[in-house]
Order: sequence, then C-alpha cells, then structure tokens
Amino acid sequence: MDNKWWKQAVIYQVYPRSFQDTNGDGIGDIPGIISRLDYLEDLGIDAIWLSPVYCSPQADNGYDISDYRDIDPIFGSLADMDRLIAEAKKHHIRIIMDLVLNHSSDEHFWFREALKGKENPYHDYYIWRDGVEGCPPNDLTSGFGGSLWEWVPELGQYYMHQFSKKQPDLNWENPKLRQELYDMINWWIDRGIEGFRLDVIDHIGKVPDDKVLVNGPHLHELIRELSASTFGKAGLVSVGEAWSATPETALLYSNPDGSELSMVFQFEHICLDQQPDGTKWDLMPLPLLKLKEVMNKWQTRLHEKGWNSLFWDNHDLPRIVSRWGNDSDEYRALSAKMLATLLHGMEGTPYIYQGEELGMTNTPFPSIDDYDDVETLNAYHVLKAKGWSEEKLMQAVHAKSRDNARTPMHWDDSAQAGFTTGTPWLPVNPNYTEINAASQVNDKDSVFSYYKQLIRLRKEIPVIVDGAFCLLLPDDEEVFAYHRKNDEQTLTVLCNFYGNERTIDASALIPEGSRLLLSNYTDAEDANVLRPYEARMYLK
Ligand code: TEU
Ligand code: CA
Repeated sequence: MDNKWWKQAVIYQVYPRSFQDTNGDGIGDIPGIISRLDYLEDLGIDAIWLSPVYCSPQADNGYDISDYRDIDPIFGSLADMDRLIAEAKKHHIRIIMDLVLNHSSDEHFWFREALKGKENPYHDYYIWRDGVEGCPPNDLTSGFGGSLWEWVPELGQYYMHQFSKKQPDLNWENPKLRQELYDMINWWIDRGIEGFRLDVIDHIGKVPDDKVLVNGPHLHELIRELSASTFGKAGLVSVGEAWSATPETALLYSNPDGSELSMVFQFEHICLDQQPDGTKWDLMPLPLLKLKEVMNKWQTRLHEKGWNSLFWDNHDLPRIVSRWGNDSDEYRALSAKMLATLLHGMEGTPYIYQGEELGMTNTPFPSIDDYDDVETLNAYHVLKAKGWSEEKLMQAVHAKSRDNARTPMHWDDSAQAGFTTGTPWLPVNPNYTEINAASQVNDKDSVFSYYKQLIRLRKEIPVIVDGAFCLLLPDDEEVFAYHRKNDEQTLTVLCNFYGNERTIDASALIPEGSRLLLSNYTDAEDANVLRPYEARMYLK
C-alpha cells in the first residue's frame, strides 16, 4: 500500500449555491463555507470538492464558466477564495476545485470573440461546421435535449454543444486552447488548490463527424498531457467524472503510475434503477442482485491495479435515502446508516454529498414550474412532446430531478433551516425541522455521528483502506454482505437492504473471534437476526 493521502481520505462535496448564505441574497457563498469549516472538521473529512464558483451566467449553476480565473460575485471574490483555502488548511481540509474543461459558457470572452468571424484567433477554440439553417451536420442530440448543433446565422455555421446551447464545446484539437487551460489550472495550483474534479472528462476527445462523443481515439493521450502539464506534475489528487467508464477504462484513468488521474467517478451502479434501454427518467425498481454484481465487479477488478471512488449522491443525483433507502420517519435514519455502512466499508475514496451525512431526503415540488434545473425542465418538455402523461412525468421528476439534491442545506430548525435570512433560490425541504445539523451533531445516535464514526474507522483500520473485497451471499435477495481481507485483518459487513426482518447464519459469515465495530441498532443483538435495515461491521 503506498501512502497517497487520498487513499485513506473521505471527501465532502459542497454545492456552494445551497450550502450557506451569509448576505441574505438567498444564494450560498464562499464566506458561508468558511463559516462552516468547524462543522466539517468535526465530521472528520479530509477535503472539500467544491462545485464551480467561477464567473458564470449560471445557466447550468456554474457548469457554464465565463471566466476561469475569477469568482462569480454571487459567491464572493478571489480574496474570499484565497481565504477559504487558507482557513480550510487550518482545519486540515484541502480544497479540490471543479474543472469544467469540455465546454465553456457562450458568454466566455473566447466564445464572444469566436462569434466575430471565422478568421478570429479564438474561432477555432470551439467546434464549428458550415451548413444551412435547419439542416444540422448530423442528428446527434445534446445531453439536455434537442440538437447537439446550434445555428449562428452571422457565420453560416453551427457550433457543437453536448450540454445546453449556452455551453459550447471546447475544441481540444487546438493546442493553444489546451495550453490556455493548463496555464489556468497551474494558476489555481499556485493559489493553493490541492486537487481537481474533472467534469465530463470522458467527453473531451470528441469526434462529432464520426458521432463519437465519449472515449474518443485520443482521449487518454489528452488526459496524460493534461495531467503531466498540471495536477499530475504537482502530485495533486484528481478525480474524473466519466459516465462511460468501465473497469477496463478505469484501469487506464486510475493507473497507479499516476500518468492520468487518481480515480474516476463511474456511474454503472447509479444507473441500475432505470430501464435497460431507457434514460434516467424511465424508472425501474433497483435490482439488488445486479447492484451486488456491479459493486463486486468494480471492487475486484480495480484492486491493486487502479482506484475506486465510492459515492451514492452528488449534485446531479437524487438523495440516496429516498432513492434506495426508506425515507419514512420510522426508517429514515436506520436506512441512511445502512447505506453509509455498505459504501464506507468498501475499497476506494468515499465521497459525501452535503446533507447526506444528515439523512436529507428528496424534495418533490408540486408543479414543474417550481423546478429550476435546466436538465429537468428540458426533459419535461421533450418527454411531454413524446406523449408522456403529466402524472408519469411528475413521478419521474420527483424521483430523479437534480433539484432533489440542490435544495438548501439544513443547519437548524430556524426559518429557512438557517441557510439564509432571505428567500432561498430554491425552496427548503419542509422536513428541516426534523432533519438538521444542530439536532444531530451532539446526538451520538444521529446519522451525522454515524458518518463521523465511519470516517474515523477508515483512518484507524488498515483493512478498510487496503483489504481485498469478497462478496458473500451473492444470490440473497435482501442481504448485502461482504468481507474485506488483508494479511492481518478481516472486516465483515452485513446489511439488510430492506424492511423485513431476516435470519442469517452468523457463524458462517462472521469469522470466529471477530468483534462488533459498529451497528445502526443500539440494543443488544441476536447475531442470527438482521432487523429492518440493520447494518453491522465486525473486525477480526
Ligand atoms: O454532469 C455530466 C452529465 O453527463 C450530466 O448531464 C448527467 O448526465 C446528468 O446530470 C444526470 O442527471 C456534469 C455535471 O456534474 C453537471 O452538473 C453538469 O450539468 C454537466 O456536467 C455539464 O457540465
Ligand atoms: Ca449569498
């Protein structure tokens, strides 16, 4: 086992818009993050992955950047950012920034210049095709609905955008563009940034004429150049977002030689509750046996040859306790802890998305007009045009809208959950009076305290960091169980994924001489029974 700090670390994602507002404008800001560093240090996390705070028209909440070298005034200033880096350091927390390198905002200086004419030096920073209005170069569609191509009458050309039309794709074939991006990243490294999360990194090598959007032929070459010019050279942590990742490609991305990235976010597990040939909106119950198979595959294939990221939630995904747990009053905390145990016992770097450590739930809004997210709004209209009923549409939106994760953080039971003194940009979930940080931090049985213990155990028990994963009971429809083993230790994780009480053969699963490390039930156990959502961790 090498001593890379991020192999024993737990990383916490902050979605700045929704974390903590300090000036009453209803939008979270950098001073707000600084004011909550004590809370994060208490939780025990090692680093913050900060979703984008760069200048942006906010068409996609900051994933549309108009100036990579400045902070959007809604979040604060560069001085605030420098202060965040310095203050976080005092709390032993590193700052990982989000890099959106596949596309910029259409309001970026480069794109405004590019629009001036085909001869403009910045024109080639983007991807253009000549054409006639109404006949796009091909039928590829954007990730947020509609054509991939947007017509610009003044130029007689289309530009490519894999996301909204306010997010034109950058042309990674242009070496000058690449160098500008590398210089920008190094400028942030010089300011004290200690790692990067790379947005849709599997898209940068696109070849639209061949209808190739992810995994282009030069993708890994480009990533190696990027890494060697920036974070790799500086020895910093990097995590790529790669919806297309398979264990095969993940072994390239996270090659221990460090030539590409430290690790990638893969999404195979997170797409299991959608129809096999459908989109995220085509709902399906989670097939638990499939989840076991997929986790087992990733755990075993990357062991000693790559490195996993472990996550249930992020700013694009619904809240896990509502999704795969049970968010009723009776089982919310139990099932949140069970899901946490299952994930945090595995090999890889765990990521916690703000509020997950409190067991925050989905927030269904009554009407589509209450939603803010560009993906949700576009999908609603596209599916409506395809004939989906209002009922089916709202069911899908309630289950999967990205706004589920984006409602403000619950700090306490005062107005607006202590998030803002003004009107929040997105409504607070009314259950904040029940679920909030103030009521959990000093309660040893809270979801928060449980996460805190999981984080501490990872630091104390080597087998949690380096043990080989071994799936138990692969055909059990309700119990998710596994071992982690190294030469000295065996960790046993037993999770009842559902609300039925289950009998198990404890002596066959738990090595003799093991001791109970952690459980989400406080009263005495009968080792052969797993109560609803019961989770236990043993160590030998
Ligand atoms: O997400 C990548 C991506 O593919 C998403 O569109 C994803 O499919 C969707 O959110 C699932 O609901 C990244 C960012 O995480 C996301 O917030 C951005 O909107 C997107 O890139 C564009 O930058
Ligand atoms: Ca604010």
